[in-house]
Amino acid sequence: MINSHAYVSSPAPGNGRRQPRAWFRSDAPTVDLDGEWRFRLAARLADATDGFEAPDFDDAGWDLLDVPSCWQMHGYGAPAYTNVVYPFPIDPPRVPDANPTGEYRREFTLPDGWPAGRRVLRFEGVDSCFAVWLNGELLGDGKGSRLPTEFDVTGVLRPGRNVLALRVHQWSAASYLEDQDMWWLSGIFRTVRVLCRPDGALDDFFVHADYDHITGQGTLRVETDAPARLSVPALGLHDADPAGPHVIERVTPWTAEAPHLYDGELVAGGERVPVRIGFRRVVVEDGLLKVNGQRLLLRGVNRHEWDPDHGRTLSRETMLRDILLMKRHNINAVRTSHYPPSAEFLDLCDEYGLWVVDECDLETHGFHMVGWRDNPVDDPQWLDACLDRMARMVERDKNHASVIMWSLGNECGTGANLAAMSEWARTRDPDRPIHYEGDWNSTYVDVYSRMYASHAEVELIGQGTEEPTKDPEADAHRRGLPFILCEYAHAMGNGPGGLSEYQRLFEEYPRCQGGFVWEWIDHGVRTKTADGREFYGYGGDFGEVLHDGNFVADGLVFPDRTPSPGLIEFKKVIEPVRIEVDPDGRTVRVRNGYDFVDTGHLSFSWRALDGAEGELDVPILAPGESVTVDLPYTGTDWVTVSATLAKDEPWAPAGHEIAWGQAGTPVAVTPPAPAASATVDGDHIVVGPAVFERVTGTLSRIGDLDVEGPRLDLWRAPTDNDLRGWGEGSVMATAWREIGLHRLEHAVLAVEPGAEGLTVRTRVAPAGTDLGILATYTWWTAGGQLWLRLDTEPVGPWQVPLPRLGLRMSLPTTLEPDTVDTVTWFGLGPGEAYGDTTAAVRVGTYTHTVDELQTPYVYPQENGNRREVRWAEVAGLRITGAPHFDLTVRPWTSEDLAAATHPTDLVRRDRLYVNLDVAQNGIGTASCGPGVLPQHQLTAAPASLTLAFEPQ
Ligand code: IPT
Repeated sequence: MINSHAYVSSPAPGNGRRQPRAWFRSDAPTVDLDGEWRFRLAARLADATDGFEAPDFDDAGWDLLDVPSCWQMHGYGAPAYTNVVYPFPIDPPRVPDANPTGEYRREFTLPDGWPAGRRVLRFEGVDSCFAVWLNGELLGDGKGSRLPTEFDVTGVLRPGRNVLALRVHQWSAASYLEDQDMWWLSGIFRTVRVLCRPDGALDDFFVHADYDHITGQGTLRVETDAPARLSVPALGLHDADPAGPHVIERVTPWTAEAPHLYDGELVAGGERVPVRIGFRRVVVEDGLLKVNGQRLLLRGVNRHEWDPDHGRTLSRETMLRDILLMKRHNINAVRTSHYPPSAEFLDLCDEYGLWVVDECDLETHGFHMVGWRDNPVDDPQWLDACLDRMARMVERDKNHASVIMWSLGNECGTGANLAAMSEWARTRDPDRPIHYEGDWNSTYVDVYSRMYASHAEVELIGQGTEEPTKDPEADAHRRGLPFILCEYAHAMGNGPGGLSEYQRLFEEYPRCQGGFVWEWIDHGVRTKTADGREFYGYGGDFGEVLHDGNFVADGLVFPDRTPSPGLIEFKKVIEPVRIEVDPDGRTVRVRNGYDFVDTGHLSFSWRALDGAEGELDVPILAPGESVTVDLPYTGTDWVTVSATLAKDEPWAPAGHEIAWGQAGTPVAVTPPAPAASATVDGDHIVVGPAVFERVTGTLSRIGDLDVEGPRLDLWRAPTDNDLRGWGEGSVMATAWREIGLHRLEHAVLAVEPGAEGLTVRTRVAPAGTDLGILATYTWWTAGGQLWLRLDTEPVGPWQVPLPRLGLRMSLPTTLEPDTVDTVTWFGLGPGEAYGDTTAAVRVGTYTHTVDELQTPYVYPQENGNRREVRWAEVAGLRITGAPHFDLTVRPWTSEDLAAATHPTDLVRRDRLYVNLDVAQNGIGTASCGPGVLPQHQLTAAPASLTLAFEPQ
């Protein structure tokens, strides 16, 4: 007889659980239950194993599975991805009969000699719902996947052998509350422990460490639920009454920039509990979010927990890697989208310094699909579940200095239960503001939060002139609130574009206090093709009937945590020190944009492209201060000034670059006058080193090089941001395909050899439209070089920006065994850049292999553009711009790139495909948010491009 499973479909948060409390470690003994467990997966709840919880049940035939883990990442069932839509019928609180159910068993030994006291079984995270038995006795059940659950096992736990059994269900009523944009994954995915709670020990404590920025005073008060003593040697507290309040005349406050923690210890019931105390005060005051009296500028990211091999089970090393990467890229804030992370992550945020918006494990977004009918956050039968989730987050995380705001959850629409959660949290913890985005009335929150608002709207909000809400009272409240973008700049694929323009608004309008880029990491699942080549899977790669494709790959780092060009751009855009070198390289203006620290931890140096370099004496600047200093460079080349770490920091070594500025004067290239006429030789026309076809006027050789093209190209493999859009007509790729920009026809109007060279007039247009581009190629030769001027002129009423405007050609590759094609260029680099993603590139001479020039987006798309290239050497050809061009070099075509759905679809051809562009359209973030800003759109207009080609 199977035990009752009523709990699975009940909105109730659980049965038999202990009260939520702070998470802490101590010197009391524990048994760590991570490791191999016996495991069996039943496809349906009805197929669960009768009597599996019995201590003597024979599980020898069962598999072994690591705990913690997500079972789909280990070949049981499969990962499935949906963003908003529920992958089951919406019939709350019921769930499908096909409810994969994992049965877990683990035998363990309780060591002798545990002190007298209570015994607690603690789960840090089980997705999505479970029942648990110890030694055959039902302890209870729980929900709330990314929240801790504890059971009192005193009296059930035995000396010696114990048997723990869990039944974990993939779907439960709680699934309706956990509709976050991520893979549906199940199992015991965080640590499991048995804890000894010695008699008289603390169960819970609450550290209040307030900082008065005017007096420098710290006030420490620790609420404990049992008599205890507190020692914090650096504060002069020894064996003190935790309740205090202890007023300390001068403390060093905690900030994300200077995360000073005081190490202390609580002692109760013979147990020692280490505490790390950060003094700070978070307030919303004068319409601003302030810490320690100072307005914050949040340079944040949304972080999901993700590992390409282990799903949402992260090792401490992986968490630390995230933190180090963030700190090294100038990120100062994390929103824990959309659930509390592993508690260890918050320990690391305290230690290394990040502002954290801790978000509750709550999202009911899929109800949006049915007009929000029966939305749990507005239905009294779910009130307990909502409050339970909020309490479990706040209680677990309340002692973290890094946590500066509580977030009620994400994308739940509006509802009374949200207001109740807010009220509960405010009562329990009056010292942290409340965040929630989904209710634009903002009545029960302390910050006005939005996602993906356009630059124009953010500007209005900054000015306080945004659209009023319906209710005047709510409107008045909201207008007094600071503004944050809890999500912006959707980092899907190539992009995000437009970061600099957002940052300008954050720096200009005090009310606009920054935000959190969506999102930190691509949730790609490491997988393999049939022939064993590795790639990152996304929605639909695992046989899901309903899925949201590669929308799950929208992070600043690739699934293996390699920084994407988007992260490099973000680092530059948000740099906390601004360095402006004046154009003639004689002076530098430096501004300290940190909120709290001076620039004493930085060294400044300069380096010119001609090799001259030196240290730069910059006085220490307080936050907000600027200075202009002379640059001791006397040359005329491009010069870069960098601010680097003067000494090792816990998160980066000395020398790590924080900020830079560059200036220089481009050297003018004057194309020479024609030095020879074009000569007709049978079917060919010869212009200096070049041979053209007589009839078509196309170039076929330069010196010994067999070339195809160059000819006009307007097409790019659509980016994720080109492929999606909000609102009619906003999907660029659709508009481009409708016009037919991917199938241009080139009509030759005239081939005119003459005394000054060769002129070829063409009309380039897709079938079915009278839109077109007149493209005239003027070729001439001088000094052994072949020169080309392309003049283009649009014909007809072009309504959409062009993807690109320029030339495409192909060249033979070297393709010798063991050789790689390299490209050397002088221009912006080293990374890719587009009109609205150009902050992070600087002028220099760079050499990359062709492979290195490709950015391996999880979903293949346009990538790898190098901007403002003055000259480049590609496969035996030197190309010079007058003044410059955009350069892309690939071993496959744009069409190959557009057709590929995974990087493994891309197969090298035996030629290199080279685009030499006037420009490309910007990138924008239309995959979720605003498209390309007008100033970065490539509007059809007359344009020209002048280039020289020289075989080498
Ligand atoms: C927004 C979600 O909050 C986030 O979880 C993610 O899905 C993001 O979009 C897109 O990747 S919701 C969107 C409808 C604005």
